Amino acid sequence: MLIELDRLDVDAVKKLTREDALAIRVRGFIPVDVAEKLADQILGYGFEKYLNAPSIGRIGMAFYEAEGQAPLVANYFESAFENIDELRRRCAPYISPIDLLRCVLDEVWPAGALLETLYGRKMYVGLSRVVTPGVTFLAHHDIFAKDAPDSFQAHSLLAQMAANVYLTMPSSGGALQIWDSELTPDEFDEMRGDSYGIDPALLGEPTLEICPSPGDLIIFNSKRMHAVSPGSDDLRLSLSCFVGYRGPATPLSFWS
Ligand SMILES: O=C(O)CCC(=O)C(=O)O
Ligand SMILES: [Fe+2]
Repeated sequence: MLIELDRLDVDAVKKLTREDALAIRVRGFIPVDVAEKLADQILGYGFEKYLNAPSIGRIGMAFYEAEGQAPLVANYFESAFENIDELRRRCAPYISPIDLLRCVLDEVWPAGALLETLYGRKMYVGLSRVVTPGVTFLAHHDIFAKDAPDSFQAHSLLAQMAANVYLTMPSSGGALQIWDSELTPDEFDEMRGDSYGIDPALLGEPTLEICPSPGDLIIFNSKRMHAVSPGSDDLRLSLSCFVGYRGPATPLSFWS
């Protein structure tokens, strides 16, 4: 279910796309001391809240937040490059771990990896996500076609993965929990009502529970239900994006 590696490789990514694995963990994707410095630098300029999940902090804007509303979709595209640059500025003089991930997946995947295009426009990638102590990041799944139901591009994905690089973690809690059982979009939407997610207790024991260390990269099947357990202390900061798969001979794609 979990593949643990020192270096990302193509076989592991293929297993994830075939659903032969739920998640890949690359320990020390970036050095711990760099992760700590990046966390200080990134958080030093402050953060905001998700428009539709206000208990969770973020820098940048997720496409999911636009919820198909034209003015918000317009904001998303208009701010895409500014938001990509903002993370680079906050990381300087270090490379943004998201830029590093984009390079590594491009090198590893035979057909390469590139920024996703939607409605003819490049998408944003590299959302910084902040979970404060005591907050449960509720169980949910991430499915591009739900956020862009009118787009062939979104429907053409054969698999969707979530990739996170962890920069700071609480001393306990903050575990990523993943359930093997799948809820259909309709089942999940009915259970969640107005909330972005559901109480993880409703799903029973998770199939996989991973407690990331600062510097780790975790890539997992985002169509499976997943949640984050509450942390005891300290902020939990991760840099996050989705990785789309459209078959072995097609480039992977990135967006947030
Ligand atoms: O922070 C995490 O460990 C996972 C967050 C999440 O829901 C995602 O990346 O889709
Ligand atoms: Fe998610």
